[in-house]
Amino acid sequence: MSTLDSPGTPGTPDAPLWPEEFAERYRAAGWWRGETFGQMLRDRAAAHPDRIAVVDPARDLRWTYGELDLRADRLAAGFLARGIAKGDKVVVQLPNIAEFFETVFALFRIGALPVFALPAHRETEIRYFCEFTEAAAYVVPAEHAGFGYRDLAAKVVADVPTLRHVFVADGDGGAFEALSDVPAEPVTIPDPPAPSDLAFLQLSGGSTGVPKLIPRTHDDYIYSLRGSNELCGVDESSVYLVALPAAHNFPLSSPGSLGALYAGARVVLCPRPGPEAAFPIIESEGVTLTGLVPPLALLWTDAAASTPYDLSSLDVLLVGGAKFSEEAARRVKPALGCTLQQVFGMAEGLVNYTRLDDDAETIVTTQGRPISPDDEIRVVDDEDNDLPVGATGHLLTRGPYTIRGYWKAPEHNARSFTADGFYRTGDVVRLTESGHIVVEGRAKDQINRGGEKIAAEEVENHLLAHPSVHDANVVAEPDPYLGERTCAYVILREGAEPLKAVAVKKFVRERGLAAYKVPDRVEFVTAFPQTGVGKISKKDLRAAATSSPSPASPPPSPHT
Ligand code: OOB
Repeated sequence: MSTLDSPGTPGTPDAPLWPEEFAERYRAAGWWRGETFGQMLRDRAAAHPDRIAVVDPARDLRWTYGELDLRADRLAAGFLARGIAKGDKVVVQLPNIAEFFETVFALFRIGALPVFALPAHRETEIRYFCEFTEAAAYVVPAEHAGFGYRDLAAKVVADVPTLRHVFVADGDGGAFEALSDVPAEPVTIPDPPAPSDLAFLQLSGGSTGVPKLIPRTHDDYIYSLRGSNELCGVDESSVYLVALPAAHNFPLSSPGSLGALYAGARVVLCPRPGPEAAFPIIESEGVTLTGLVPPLALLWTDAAASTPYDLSSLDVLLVGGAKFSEEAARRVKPALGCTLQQVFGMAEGLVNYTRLDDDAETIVTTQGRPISPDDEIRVVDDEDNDLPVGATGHLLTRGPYTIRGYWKAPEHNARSFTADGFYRTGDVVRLTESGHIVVEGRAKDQINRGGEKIAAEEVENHLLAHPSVHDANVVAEPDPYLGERTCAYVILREGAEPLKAVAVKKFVRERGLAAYKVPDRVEFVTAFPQTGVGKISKKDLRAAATSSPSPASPPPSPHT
């Protein structure tokens, strides 16, 4: 039995937290300062009520800190009046709109936990999040990227008895309640959360059949914001552009929108991450920093050469979520005129940044160093033996903002964490003499499709649900634009009618899965390669996918 599921484990039965000796150490070191998100916004609003906090240019909204604070108070009162209380889970599936912040700060204040879904998620994922967390409410946009979320909500509500409320954040509620009808006169919050309480549940990219949920506390997450702000040069004069989906850990906290709000800076929301939407906003709002996944960073560097927009306000471009190639990294500064900052992070915690004053070679060839002096990094072999500096191995980590276990997943936790609490990241890395990390690969069964993570097992399970499919394996194949994309190898049942690849893709899509999880390529085979001990060799499948790339197809889009 691991120490994580032993009776003495700190935290709630659902969420293992840090043992007291670690918590004490992190407090004594000044990493955990006893702050909460609710109070943080209150303090900033008190200090500078008239400063702009959130700009939603697509909808012509500009909220000051004072306004955001009041909106969060009023919405919190309305949520409480509807019976949403401390500890309740609320699935928040909002695109980059101002109401995202009003909603999450209202929930933070009452101690209800946002469960961060992405706009790309569909029925299967949302139903799972709602069921697994026994969510009390679900917050959706009316429409985003041509998709109507009220219909999605209607399907989910019908299946999940705990779901008492659906709120439509940016329009007419239809069969549900419009979020704009919820706010009420502010009330005293009966039992506000403590800094050591959970603040929200974040999604893991994962490598298992269903995504794991990541419990983050106010104390630990706020420390990662403060640390990030320091390393990314964020202060009250900064303007952070949320180009990636707002709920993802990277644009939320590295240093992200919440880092910017912590600093009293300005958050600007970009409705879509491409240069056509982002460049005019950079010019008009004087954006100073933003974060992108590598395929978007490539698009931006290409587009910058001929843009009529003035991008000179941009000081720092953070790139992470997937490996940024050295060649692409070299192009950032000449093309965009800003400093590149590589970021290698994970929703489970650990975030590494190249430093703004690192030499140019370090910036383009490494994925940075941890935020905290108390981030413990181990690089180990397959038997967990520590390797010498420079050797390539598995990255394990433990520290003041890295979780000690997933939410309600004791069996998985016993595998994903060592007995003494190190998280097994599944990343294969090496350390340089200067302590910088170079990401060399991955040991987890996941596809990193331009920063979007796809658990092979999850997609395989959906393929196996097809009546004609006998067996399926999903692997990554190289893609010049996304870095990786998915290739599904499928064995049909004996005697089954032949299937076309498009029919398989359609089947997966119709099972209500986010579009980025639908295999980019489907290959029919009669057998899978095996390892010496008779297990299916994903390594050989990956090699097969790499050596027989599919015919040229239009570039798939990241983060739509
Ligand atoms: C970020 O978070 P997640 O949770 O979506 O994904 C984490 C995984 C890492 O374990 C690693 O496999 C990969 O994404 N990754 C990178 C990378 N940054 C993330 N692989 C290579 N190079 C990089 N620079 O993706 C995330 C969270 C916070 C900040 C930035 C990214």
